Amino acid sequence: MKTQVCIIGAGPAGLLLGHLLRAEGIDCVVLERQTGDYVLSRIRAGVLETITVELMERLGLDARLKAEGLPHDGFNLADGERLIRIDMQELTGGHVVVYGQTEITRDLMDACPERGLDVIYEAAEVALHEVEGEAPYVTYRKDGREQRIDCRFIAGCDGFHGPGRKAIPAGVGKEYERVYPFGWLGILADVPPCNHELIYANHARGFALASMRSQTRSRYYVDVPLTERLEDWSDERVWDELALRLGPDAAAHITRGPSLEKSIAPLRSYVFAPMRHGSLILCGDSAHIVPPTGAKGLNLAASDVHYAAQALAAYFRRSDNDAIAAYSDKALARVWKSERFSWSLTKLMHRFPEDGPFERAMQVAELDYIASSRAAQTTIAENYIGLPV
Ligand code: RFL
Ligand code: PHB
Repeated sequence: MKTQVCIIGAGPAGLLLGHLLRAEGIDCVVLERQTGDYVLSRIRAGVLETITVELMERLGLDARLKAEGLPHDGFNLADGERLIRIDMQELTGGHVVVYGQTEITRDLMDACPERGLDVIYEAAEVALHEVEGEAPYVTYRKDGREQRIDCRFIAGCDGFHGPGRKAIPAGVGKEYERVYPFGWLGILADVPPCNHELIYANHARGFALASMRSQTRSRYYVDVPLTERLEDWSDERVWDELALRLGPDAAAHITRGPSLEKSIAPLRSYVFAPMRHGSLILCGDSAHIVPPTGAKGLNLAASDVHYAAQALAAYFRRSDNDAIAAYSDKALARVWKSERFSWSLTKLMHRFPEDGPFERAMQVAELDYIASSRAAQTTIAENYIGLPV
């Protein structure tokens, strides 16, 4: 088979890129290792920045997002006694939309047939070849047969563990990494949220986040040491811990219910640079990971894909190589700012095991400052709604 762009991975990055390229009349094929149902079963991000909403609008795939997404004008930082409200609307004129990654993925998947976007699920042993030249190709196994796709570009949208980034020869790129000493234990339940806005809490017992997917579906997290085993966390234990960490006001409004999903996700900050090598372009988690504290992972995938689609359109329309050459620097400039924000909010809102009284005093001082300074709140708000693309 021959196509213009072979996209590896049918997560949000791969599907969004595929739709954006199809909208430009560019031929592409998406290869996904898992089944569509498996991709939809992964419970991940829940907060959309303006860029992600705009891309769905531009594609005309925002009907359900408009109808079911919950616009949030503010969110809260809790530190034991007080709740510091960050009023994004008042401070920046912007807002975020609460709409699950699962729903975005479903909307993108459902639109594939009508938009002529081919997605090949259960593609095994995907391998990239000749990425340094102008005629790369991808091989994979499907229904027991070896297949080959020749293309002009390969887009590695295959997440942190995929083969995309690994196809770049050793020594070409540089990795920047910080691994955190805890993970987030998440619980999803069909119960009304305890608050109409998100609450990020820094409590002596650890971090907690009260989030939601809808008026009737809640998503909560607590941080746990990486040594914790999920089997040791019954639903009751998670609800008890949330009530303690979120504080008495929120606890009074928590409705408990059986978990629909429960998992522990490790926290990591990671950047691979450059995000392009030869004919291979990396987008989303394949090039970078943020800790979930700033709700940036999915949104960064969206901004990468926006830049990549622009560059590929310029190439196929006008044989403009400059846009392709500029992609990595353009994407990384935004990636680093989101990395900084996610890292700083993680440092502010978690109790690190290695921290002593000095580090704790710094957290208290920073939270005091944020509580009293419109400038500090504006900085947080403009980062949370998403920096301009
Ligand atoms: P994805 O979503 O990981 O999609 C990559 C796709 O590539 C496929 N793939 C392959 N396909 C073919 N051949 C191979 N060899 C392949 N290897 C992998 C995978 O099956 C998959 O379908 O990356 P993408 O598209 O870049 O999207 C990024 C977002 O998914 C990610 O940034 C966020 O979900 C991060 N994240 C969270 N972000 C938030 O903002 N808030 C959250 O609460 C949140 N929770 C999470 C998360 C990421 C998690 N991961 C990656 C472990 C929870 C988890 C568990
Ligand atoms: C979520 O709802 O899953 C969520 C919300 C905000 C975050 C991380 C996760 O910062």
